[in-house]
Amino acid sequence: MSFPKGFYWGGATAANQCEGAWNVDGRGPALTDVTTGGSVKEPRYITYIDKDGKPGKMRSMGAVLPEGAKYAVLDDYYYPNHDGVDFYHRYKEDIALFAEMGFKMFRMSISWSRLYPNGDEEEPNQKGIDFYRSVFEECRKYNIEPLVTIHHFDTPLYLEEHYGGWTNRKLIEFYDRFAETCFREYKGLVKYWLTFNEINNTVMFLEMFGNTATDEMYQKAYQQLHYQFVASAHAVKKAHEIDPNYVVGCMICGITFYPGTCDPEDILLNRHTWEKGIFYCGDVQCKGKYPTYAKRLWDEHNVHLDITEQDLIDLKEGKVDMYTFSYYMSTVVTTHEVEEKVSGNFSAGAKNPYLNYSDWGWAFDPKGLRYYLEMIYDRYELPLMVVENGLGAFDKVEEDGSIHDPYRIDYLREHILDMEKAIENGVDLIGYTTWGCIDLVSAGTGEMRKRYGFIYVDKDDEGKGTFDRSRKDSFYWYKKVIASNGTDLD
Ligand code: BGP
Repeated sequence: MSFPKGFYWGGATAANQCEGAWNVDGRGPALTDVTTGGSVKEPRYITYIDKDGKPGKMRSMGAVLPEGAKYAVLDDYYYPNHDGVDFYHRYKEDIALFAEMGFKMFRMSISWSRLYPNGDEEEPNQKGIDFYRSVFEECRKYNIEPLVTIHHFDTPLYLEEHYGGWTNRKLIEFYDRFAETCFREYKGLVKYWLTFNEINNTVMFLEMFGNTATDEMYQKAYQQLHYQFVASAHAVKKAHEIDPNYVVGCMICGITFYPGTCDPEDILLNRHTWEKGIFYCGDVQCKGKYPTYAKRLWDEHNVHLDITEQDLIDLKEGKVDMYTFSYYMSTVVTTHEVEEKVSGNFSAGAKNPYLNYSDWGWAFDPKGLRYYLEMIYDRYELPLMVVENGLGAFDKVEEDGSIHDPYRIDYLREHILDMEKAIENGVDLIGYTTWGCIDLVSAGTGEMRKRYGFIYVDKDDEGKGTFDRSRKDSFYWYKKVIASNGTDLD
């Protein structure tokens, strides 16, 4: 049996994608609340009112708010994160369902603006504090270990508008306060923490969307990352001070990159893509210092960073205890002309003829997960967790209410088999939380119909539905997987 005793089987969510109740009990808005619904063809937009009072919208990635404009919720648009899947009101029912599957771990995030509505207040919002306490207590009732992401794509809108978001060093101070509040309030209820979800997206996504990103965009992205690295290091230090048993991890968007050909140019480009996209963040957070190739990366885009001596000390003292990552797909990197490109949300590059692709253009590649696990473990020798993995797919509800999702079972089974091989190869993998264990709003497209869950939620892309929960076939399958500690995968 390869999966170690006590392996953390479970599922993962994020506050902004499942809680809903966006303006309830004192919660302030986050950027995700002014982000519209989209699809694989139509991007999500961020909406605003310009300086002349006219409504406007801009693409949600990489865009900058026009001079004098203010973020706004507009009547003509639908904002799927506003009601999410109503986890805020239904968490007891949901956690009971997770317990029924035998979850050992539940990954979730804390909405920053539920605790600090604007983000820069001195004191937190008590109702927010109480809500998460109650969620953690509910998990504990069933011996489910919470795995808590402190920041998952939802900086308070006020901080974006009044401070310019993460390009401002001030954000470190506000994040420090928010993180410390979490560590103090939930001591004894939570043990595992993640500082920033998919921290590497900021730079990696600029790269993935072709050569359109300007040096100015890179300057901004690398600077944001630096402030987040420092904030993350502060959080690690503070967590250990408050409770030496706390385990704090980084969280990287894990993509396996392959060279398109054996042309040495491709091999080198592929290595550099790993460095820029994946290793850069992991190295700083796990090794506590910038890697040697960082200077080359900055020079490529004429980037000059605000880094103080104290920052460098903090990075060294705030190394993470574990490395966690999401894994959905691999991608191909080449200097050559390619015949067929992948087009999907959050995916790019040449098409890999050896792989199949999902309806959203994501490559199905379980071996890529094994490759990633083995490579990363060798690099850092820290405990690893796969904290997101899964298949976003269309599901059909049958007349009798059942939902047959063999495609999801196949996807997960194959990834579990490759995780097992990595463990046999010596990798210290301690947990696996599948993404969207209950259907939720897609981060990339804002859709509901891109479903990941073992649990179906009756809500559509216009926000209509009863929000009732029901068990898919994969629910019963995963229950068996957990009960057998990964040995019964049929
Ligand atoms: C990751 C995010 C998640 C999640 C997942 C699936 O990037 O950490 O929040 O949503 O991807 O992506 P999508 O929702 O676009 O299918």
